Amino acid sequence: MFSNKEKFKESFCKRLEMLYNKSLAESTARDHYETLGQMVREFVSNDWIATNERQLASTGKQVFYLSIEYLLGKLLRQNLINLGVEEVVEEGLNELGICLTDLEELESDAGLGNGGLGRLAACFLDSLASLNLPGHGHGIRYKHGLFEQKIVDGYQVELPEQWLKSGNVWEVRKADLAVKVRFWGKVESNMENGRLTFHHLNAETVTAVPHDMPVIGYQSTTVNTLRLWNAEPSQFPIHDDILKYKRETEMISEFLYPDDTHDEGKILRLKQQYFLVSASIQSILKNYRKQHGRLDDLHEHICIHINDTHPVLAIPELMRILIDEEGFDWDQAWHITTHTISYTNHTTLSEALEKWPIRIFQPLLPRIYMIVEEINERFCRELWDETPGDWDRIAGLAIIADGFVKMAHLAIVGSFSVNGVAKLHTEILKKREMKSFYQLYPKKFNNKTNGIAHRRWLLKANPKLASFITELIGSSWIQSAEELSQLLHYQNDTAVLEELRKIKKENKGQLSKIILDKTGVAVDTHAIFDVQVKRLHAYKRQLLNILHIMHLYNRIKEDSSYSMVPRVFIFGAKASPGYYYAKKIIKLINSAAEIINNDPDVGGRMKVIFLENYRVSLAEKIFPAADVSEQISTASKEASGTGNMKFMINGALTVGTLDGANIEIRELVGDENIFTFGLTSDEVLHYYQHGGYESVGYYHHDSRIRQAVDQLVNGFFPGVYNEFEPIFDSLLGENDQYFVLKDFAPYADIQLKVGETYLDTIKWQKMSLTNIANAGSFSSDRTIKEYAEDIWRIKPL
Ligand code: 26Q
Repeated sequence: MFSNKEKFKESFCKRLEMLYNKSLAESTARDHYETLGQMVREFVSNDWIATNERQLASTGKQVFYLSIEYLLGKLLRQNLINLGVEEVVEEGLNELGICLTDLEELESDAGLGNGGLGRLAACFLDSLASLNLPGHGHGIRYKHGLFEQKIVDGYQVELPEQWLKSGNVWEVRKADLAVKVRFWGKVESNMENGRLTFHHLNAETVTAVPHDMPVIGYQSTTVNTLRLWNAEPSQFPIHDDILKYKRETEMISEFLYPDDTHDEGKILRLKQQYFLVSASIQSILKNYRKQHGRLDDLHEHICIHINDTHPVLAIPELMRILIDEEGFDWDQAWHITTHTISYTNHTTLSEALEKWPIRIFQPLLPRIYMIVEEINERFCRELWDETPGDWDRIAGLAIIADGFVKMAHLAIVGSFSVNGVAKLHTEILKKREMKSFYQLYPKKFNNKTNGIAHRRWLLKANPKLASFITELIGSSWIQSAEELSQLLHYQNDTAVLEELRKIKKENKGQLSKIILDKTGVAVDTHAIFDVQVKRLHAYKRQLLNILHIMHLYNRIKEDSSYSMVPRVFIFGAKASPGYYYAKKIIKLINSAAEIINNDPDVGGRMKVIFLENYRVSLAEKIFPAADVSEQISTASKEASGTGNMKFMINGALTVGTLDGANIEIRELVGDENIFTFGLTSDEVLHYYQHGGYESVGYYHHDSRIRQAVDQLVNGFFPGVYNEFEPIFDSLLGENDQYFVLKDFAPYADIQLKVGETYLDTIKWQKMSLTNIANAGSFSSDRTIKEYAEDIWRIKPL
């Protein structure tokens, strides 16, 4: 049905009639979207079934990726691209008077994630399928993804996200594959045939119903599965208050929790985690038993990967099933489990390491808690045998301590591989944050630098640049991103550099239309588009950016002839609803924008734009239009970053600290093709350990800092009395924990250098080309190959 335009048009119209009983003329864009979606589904169904059968028949190893988040974005065009039918469809629709881009607009972003971690999971799925690897995702089918952000009067307002409002063509509900997950109740143990057995009594049962989504590889016949679990009441609830039970059950897959490290552990969040884990492990084991008829060799054929600690209960859940339901003894079960589970850590921020109070954990998951206790006791006994009497060491490493279950400790003890997400991050884990565990299990620790799905972030997001690259070096880069390095041959080809400039300018033109439409502000595409888009967090230092912007404004006000290269500063960021400080920063950016954008003295020199509701589909329009990529976290705090890679592959130049994967960007492009500044991670960690930083000194000795910081509280912002006092206090009262003032001067200096460099168009374009050409190794294809070879030991099917 997609083999040529004519066939496509015919099938499309036929299907439209069948589904809606409407002629083309009577039908709506939504009808068209649905029709096309159904056609794609039917088209992939053969390959999907065949992939499943191939994998069932194969004795090769498979991986299951467990993640509480998948930030997929829109799927229609990516699926068409991967199937190799984008052109046929786009042109065929055109001839029918239908615009594919309009249909895409109707699709909701699947926003089942907060940011980096969830988007990484989505990029990994694309690479797994495109590399023909047997790898499937398991997640939760949240009814509401991450909240929708509105900016009202400069403040963030959150609305519930409604991605399922008009259905989801990409999912297949599999009611027959539902499994049951049990909460609460109590555990009774009996001696049966000389063996201690455990029974979970009076449990509340929830039914987990899988909704499968196809994951289509790029020009491959592999169609893997993303299985999202929906929580539903069990058929015959033994419950006195049926309505309450129904409500509480459905709540489990109702909302995605916004990333809130300040939030106290909420019981529903733990319920979600166990729900995901229990349903996934049951489903994996059911299939395994069907395929192999035994479970004792599980670890030889499958790997279960946990994306951060959120699914760490996979460890005790696997133990539970092997022991309680399959009759293995502890040591056998432990051997299988610890050879099956692998774990990725995404943060070193100690406040972000998950821990759950026993008083919440134990009653909700009584049997799982018993198993975690047993794991902990055996682990502590081992430690004691190694270093008898060293209580401090044991207390520091224990899985249960001070009334909490420490999820990262459980993950490290119960898995065979622990990886960080960038070189620096992994080193910090080994040398500092998890030093004692590294000493205990040096072989478990390894690095897997993150990557991005370059077929989404370059091929799909930036079709103009993608076509031009293909014109220059052929299309092999689409499957082998390292081929982008061929672009280096054009470093001195001024026609090529000029064409790159033109493409960037056109992309900026498209973004400027969106900016005008959404904010009413007209921006000049000759200006530098300087972009910081990411979640709002103190450590990511959006504050450094906006204080510097305020300083530039102050320069202009003090000297009306101040000459600077015009800049459009663009922000996009969601703050977790309970993160008070982050919300203050959003208000600050918007308040500064209000003043700067409306001051005639500024003229065309600068504009400040806050784009609301930053999400995958908006990101796809922003990265291709960026000249400058702001990656300015306090060194040591950003585990990797992946936005930095998306900017790079679209030809933006990085202004960044030596943090996360920025360091690896610099290694690739060389110091002369990146703008780095600020404290190193060693310096930051040294200050934390030994003191010696006093922010007040920087405030007093740098008049630029003093002026901007004073403006937070001196009435500079009209009508927001006291609004920014908490920011002022964080900088001076609390000694500026993120070194914003310390890094201010080097940041301002490097930004001057950025402006100068931009004036030299050829030089800038050459730097930009060098960045694109070196971005191939940040394809998630490279990352996934490393996971496949070093950790999972899986091979293409
Ligand atoms: C915690 C408690 C309660 C509710 C939610 C959460 C929660 C949810 C999501 C905590 C953290 C997250 C997400 C973390 C995340 O995205 N980390 C980022 O992971 C990227 C991929 O590895 C890295 O590039 C980033 O550096 C890292 O910050």
